[in-house]
Parts: sequence; C-alpha cells; structure tokens
Amino acid sequence: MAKTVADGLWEMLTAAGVRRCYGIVGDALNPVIDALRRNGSVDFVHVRHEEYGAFAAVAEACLTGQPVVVCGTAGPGVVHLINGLLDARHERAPVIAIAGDVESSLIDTEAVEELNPYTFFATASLYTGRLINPRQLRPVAGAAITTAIADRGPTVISLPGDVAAADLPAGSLHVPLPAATTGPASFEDLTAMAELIDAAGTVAIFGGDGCRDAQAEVRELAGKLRAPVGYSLKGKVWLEHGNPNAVGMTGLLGYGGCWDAINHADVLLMLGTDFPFPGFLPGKGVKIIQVDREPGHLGRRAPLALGVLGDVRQTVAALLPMVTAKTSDKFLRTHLDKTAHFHRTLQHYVTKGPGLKPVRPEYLAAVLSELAADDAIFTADTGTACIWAARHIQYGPNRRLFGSFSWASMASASPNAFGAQLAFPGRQTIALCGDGGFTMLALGDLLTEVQRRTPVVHVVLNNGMLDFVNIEQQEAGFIPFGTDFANPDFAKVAEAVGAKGIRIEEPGDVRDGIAAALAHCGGPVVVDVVVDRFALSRPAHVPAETVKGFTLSLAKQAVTGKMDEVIATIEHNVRLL
Ligand SMILES: Cc1ncc(C[n+]2csc(CCOP(=O)(O)OP(=O)(O)O)c2C)c(N)n1
Ligand SMILES: [Mg+2]
Repeated sequence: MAKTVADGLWEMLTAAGVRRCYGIVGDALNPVIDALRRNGSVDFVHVRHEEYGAFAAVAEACLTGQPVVVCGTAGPGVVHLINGLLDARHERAPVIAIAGDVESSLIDTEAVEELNPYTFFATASLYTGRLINPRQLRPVAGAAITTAIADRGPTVISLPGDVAAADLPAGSLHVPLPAATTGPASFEDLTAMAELIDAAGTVAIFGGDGCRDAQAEVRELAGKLRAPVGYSLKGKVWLEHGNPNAVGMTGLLGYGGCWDAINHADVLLMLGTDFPFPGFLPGKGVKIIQVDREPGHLGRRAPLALGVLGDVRQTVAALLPMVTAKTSDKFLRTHLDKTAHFHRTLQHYVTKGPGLKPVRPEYLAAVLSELAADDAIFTADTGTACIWAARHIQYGPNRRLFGSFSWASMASASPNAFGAQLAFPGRQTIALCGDGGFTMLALGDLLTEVQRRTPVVHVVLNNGMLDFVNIEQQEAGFIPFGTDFANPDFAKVAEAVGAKGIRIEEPGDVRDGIAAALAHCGGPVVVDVVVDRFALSRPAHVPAETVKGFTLSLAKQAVTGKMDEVIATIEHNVRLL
C-alpha cells in the first residue's frame, strides 16, 4: 500500500518525540487512526470524552516536556477539545491537536459538522493550519510541531479525511527541532538589578514555575540577601521544601508571612511568575524587579522598577556574584516567625481531625501527605481541593503538584492524573477531586481507566456542593444559591464499573482508607470522603472587601431564615475566624 498523508504526518510527529495520542475517532479521523495503527509506535488512548484526553495530554506534556497529540473528529468532536487546549495554552504545554475536518470539497458550504478551525481555535492555538492539499504536509505539520515545542503551547492541524487518505507526495518530511532556550539577562540588566538590590535595606523574593530549574540558585541568593522567599502555587513545589527562607504563599490560598514580606520589602524580586492576582502584589512603595523569559509577562501584573528578560536560573546565577551580602536578618526573622505561627494555626483542624465528624478536609489532606510516596504526583481540581493541596500536602524534592492553576477549569485533576500515570507508570498519581469536578468529567472516563487498568487514586471531596463558589458568593455578600447537589455513594458507583471503591464517613477510617487506596494496584480507586461542607480557609491576608462580603452574607442568611447555616459556618471554623 502506498503511503498516505496520514502516514507522513505520524512519521513527522514521532520524529518530534510524540509517543501518545488521546482522543475519539470518527469519519475524518479514520484514515489518521488507521495510519497510527500501521505506524505502531504511538499509544492511542481511546477516551470517552475528548476534553478528558486533552487534560490528560496537558499533564503528560508538561510533566515530561515532550509533545503529546490529541485528536477529535470534525465539528462536535473537535469542539470538545477546546477547554483542554485553552488549559494547554496557559500551562505552556506542547499539545498538538489533529482536528478532523469536513471533506475538502465541502469546505465553506456549511456542510454537516463543518467548523472554521481558524476562528474556532483562535483563542487557544498558537498556530492553526488547514491541510487541504497533500503538498502542505511538510510546512503545515512542521509549523505545528515547531511552534508547539519552541513556543510551548497548543497548535492545531485541521485535516479533512480525503486529504489524510491521499497519497503522500515525494520529498523530505524532516522537521529541524528548535531548542527552546533563553539565556541569562543582559549585562546592563544584571548591573541595574544589582544596583537596586544593593541600595535596598530589605529584599523579598516571590517565585513561580519559572524557578523549576533554579531551586539551588534562588535559595543561595535568598541566603545571601537574607530575603524571605514566597511563591505562587506553581512555584511552591520548587521553592518551599528545604528552604530556610520559605514564607508561604500569597493570594486567596495564601498562608504564612508571604503577603507581608512582599508588600513591605524595599525591593521585591519576582522570579519566573505570572501570578495573576494583582490585588495581592504591591502597588506602590515597593520597587519590583521582575525576571521572566516571556516578555509579555513583564509588568503586566504590577508596575515595575525593572523588567528583565532572561532565564531565571542563568540570570540568578549571573547575579549572585554581583550583589553584596546583607547583614541584618531582622526582616527575614519577622516573616519566618509569622510563617511558623500560621503553620501552627493551620495544624488545628489537622490535630483535632481524628475526632471531628464530618471529616475535616485539612485532616484528610494531611493524612494523604503523610502516607503518599515520596515521589507521588498530586493533581488538584479547581475548587477547595486547591486550598487543601496548597496548605496541607508537603511536596519535598520529588513530589509534584499539577492542576489547571492558570486557566482554572474545573475537573482537570482526574485526567491530569491519568496522563501523569501513563507517562510515569508505577509512580503514585493522586487526584484530589471536587465532587462537582468528579461528576463533571471524571466519571465517564473512569471507564477508560478501568479498561486500561490505570492505577489512578481519586480522592473525592464529597461536600455535596460547589463549595468554592459557595464561599465566593459569601465573600461577595450574596446568599449562597445554585451550589447544592445530591451525590450518590461514589464508592458504590466505582465498584459497579469495575474500579475499587472506598467510602469514608468516619474520621477514624481516614487513615486506613487512604492507605488501602494507595496500596491498590491494577486499576483505579475512588475514595469517596464525606467532608465537612462548612470548612473554610482563612488567607494570611484577608482583603477588606472579603470581610465585608462575608459579614453581609451571614447577615442576609440570618434574616432569611438560614440561621442554621450561619451557626454551622461559625461553629465549624471558630479557630480560623
Ligand atoms: C468548567 C468550569 N465551570 C465552572 C467553573 C467555576 N467554578 C470554579 S470552582 C467551582 C466549584 C467546584 O466544585 P467542586 O468540584 O465540587 O469542588 P469544591 O469547591 O466543592 O471542593 C466552580 C463551579 C470553573 N472554574 N470551570
Ligand atoms: Mg464540592
């Protein structure tokens, strides 16, 4: 059989490092999947929902650094990919989507399932090519591959079935792969950084995901400058463990002395972070130096004294010998003390956890942290799962935390953990799921995990509501509405579809239940934990509007006959208020 365009496409993709493709087949994609089958070197993961596949691909691509393919067929199948591709864009994940397209002779006739890929993918994709002539294969697929790898983000190849099945034109399919590297800051910028730092009495550091390769350098700089080090959720896994200067996080999930330190230092050094909540960053009075390899990140969250383009590791390494060591550690001590105090407060519901029913999520997360493997990969749903994952799970040097932390979609934890497990078989992958998130996307593809015998551990925070939104509504002064739902026993549901199910209602069962889940092999586990729906978390820095909103909401609830809920909210959080 003569080679087809689809054969050529897989040759190009595998040469670029692609080893897996998540998706659902159908019409336009049939020749593509037939070519994948014949190629034999790509694992096709037949999911039940394309979005699940896309979120799995994002995790796999980010955790391995390798490009991963997703596919969906013309029209509706393609549409199901979009949320995951938007997440890929925010996570800078090299995900290449093969989007089935209508027959090339039908393009622009409003054919059944026809979709304009350029307009549809515009918000997500860094490059979208429509392959309507076999001779476009090398340049179009080449651009999709090169852009995904070098610019780190999703790209799309829209492919009509007739073109995929057409004969492969003669000629080279070689794609020269670019190295996605950025060097250190320029000498001028390094000098300006050193001058600002040397002139400052106190310096604080706030780091993000861009510090992943710079852990040792950032710790060394912080030691030399006696600088407290705070971090975003994405920076936490790199900068907290083994760091004597660590002062926690800012933002709504914030804890420790971070907010205070970064808002009261003379100079704030922002390293590899695009922390998206400007309200928690200093507005004026603090001179901010920001280092990032993305020019678009510089200054977009806070006004800068100096914006520096460069790789964090190389920039900090070059800066280290250029700055003078600070002698006073008063500023650092103050914020370390504050952090230690906050950690003690955080422990309250952990220590009391074994005696509190319903189960406190703080206790659940702490037990999970204690029992999980040292190299476990945790994923967390958008919702309260993020709070407990940020505050009560210790990451250490080898654990990872992954989630939709920038796009903030619900329901990413299960597919992220699935993608992580396929990429790192044998490593524990633990999805901390909201019950809203779990029922939104994970339930359907639990069947995929059962079928593939993929050992993902799902820990479902069963609070019977969209708790995060419930809290948001109260913060904004609303009476909570539209957030409740009724759940089945998820452990029984899991057992019914062939997964292991564990139901935990008693605090005394948490430890054994989690231990049994982590020990399970040969397939997925669902641990259904009925948790305290009134558990709140208090950020280290509470904006005045939040206090006002909460008070107003509690008052409104009281006068509209919801006094029981008001009392429960106060009673269940008395140690936080
Ligand atoms: C796809 C999507 N829909 C809606 C939202 C808005 N949202 C953010 S968190 C959340 C609640 C999540 O509820 P659940 O998964 O039950 O977690 P909980 O906060 O209750 O632990 C909602 C609706 C979102 N981020 N993504
Ligand atoms: Mg919930």
